Amino acid sequence: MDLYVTPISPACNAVLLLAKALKLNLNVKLVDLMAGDTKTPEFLKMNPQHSVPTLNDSGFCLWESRAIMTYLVNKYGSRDDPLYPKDPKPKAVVESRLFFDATTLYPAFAKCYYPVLFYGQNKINEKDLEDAKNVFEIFDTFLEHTEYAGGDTFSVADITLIVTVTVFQLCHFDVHAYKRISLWFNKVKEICPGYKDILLKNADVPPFYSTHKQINEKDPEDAKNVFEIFDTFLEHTEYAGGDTFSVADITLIVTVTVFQLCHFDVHAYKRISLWFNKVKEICPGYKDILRKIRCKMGIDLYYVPGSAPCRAVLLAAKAVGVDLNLKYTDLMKGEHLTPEYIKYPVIFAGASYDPAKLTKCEEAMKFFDTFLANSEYAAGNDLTLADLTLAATVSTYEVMDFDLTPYKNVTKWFAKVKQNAPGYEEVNGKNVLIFKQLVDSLTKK
Ligand SMILES: N[C@@H](CCC(=O)N[C@@H](CS)C(=O)NCC(=O)O)C(=O)O
Repeated sequence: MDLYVTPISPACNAVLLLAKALKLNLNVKLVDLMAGDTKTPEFLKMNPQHSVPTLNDSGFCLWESRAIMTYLVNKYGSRDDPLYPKDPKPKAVVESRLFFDATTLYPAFAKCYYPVLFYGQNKINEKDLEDAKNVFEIFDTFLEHTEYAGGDTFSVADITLIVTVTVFQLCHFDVHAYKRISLWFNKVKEICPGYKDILLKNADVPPFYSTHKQINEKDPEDAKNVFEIFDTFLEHTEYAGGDTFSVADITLIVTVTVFQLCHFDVHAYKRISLWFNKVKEICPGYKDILRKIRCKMGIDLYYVPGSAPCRAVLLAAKAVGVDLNLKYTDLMKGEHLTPEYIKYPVIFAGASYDPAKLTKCEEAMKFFDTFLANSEYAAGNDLTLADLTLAATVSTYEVMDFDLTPYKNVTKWFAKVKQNAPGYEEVNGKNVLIFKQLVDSLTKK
């Protein structure tokens, strides 16, 4: 089994650590990114996204470090390997931490340090550093009730997270300022097989992160290149994740729809276009199925009536017929900040108004207006979840006195959604005014 890696890459090191934990003998193949080793026709055939790590298990090629890690445990781990539990709930917690690393913690690292490491900036942006600190605060709370990142035992979540925390530390971020992270870090460093002989050996050699060395890299790939890559995924399979419709199609169609909403020509990619049209046909049944299933168990929604994302969820729940157990959360009393509640960063207070951002709002509304020129609703000629979430946002613009009249298509669309979205007035119309009152009371202070 071949694993293509670049030693300094955090993603590669995470897979190497996992292989060590599983006592797997991988045929490690070093590649030089700067020399274009991942852009050769042979490599692109294995992985059109030309990234490392890439695994080739007897012709089965896989990339994305966390997907490689879970695959390896599933295939080569013991039957009930705690590295990646089989039981749905503990498994979901481990996955939630894997996604936390992939979508929140590592991106916070990239935002903070990539400009200095790769793009010649000589100073870390203070705001990005603050954001990274907030993410560490959140991670710290995860460790309040469990010894390890994904539960009570050492798992793949600890491996991927310790690699990220290590690169933060190499860049002089004070990871020990967070009490529980500090304890966890010291413990996991001791028990994670290969931490010293793989990670510490590879992570910063030659000194790279710790010296903020400048590298002249090409600009990051733009969205079109990413679409080209996605298009090649569909060369040999009908669906995004293989020959059958899967969660991969669901998550990808949501992203592709948002691209389309922003006027990106998703149909310029032959295979994506075919896939998109096909999956759109399959997905409408989803709504009906949800209706039939109707959750027997109560679903709690902690919410604030005035908040746009909360209203979007309320509208969506009405539309698919799901009953929610509403739990009003008083932000002013700090109910969202109590130790038993806090799960998400709620950045609500203290923001100062930036008039320059108004231009961005106008641009966004113009995009939306252009998009609506060719369709009745946001994602075609039927009312969809996209309209519900957009209506929650547009109504927030409206109560903030943003002038919608120049956007003729938006105005027309908005009137239609107000009329046709189930429960619009009850769950959004009334509640957006509460948001308005809240803003008024705060700005009067
Ligand atoms: N999310 C990916 C990240 C992979 C990644 O960005 N790899 C970098 C090295 S750290 C790479 O291969 N860059 C070269 C390229 O994308 O062309 C993973 O976890 O595997």
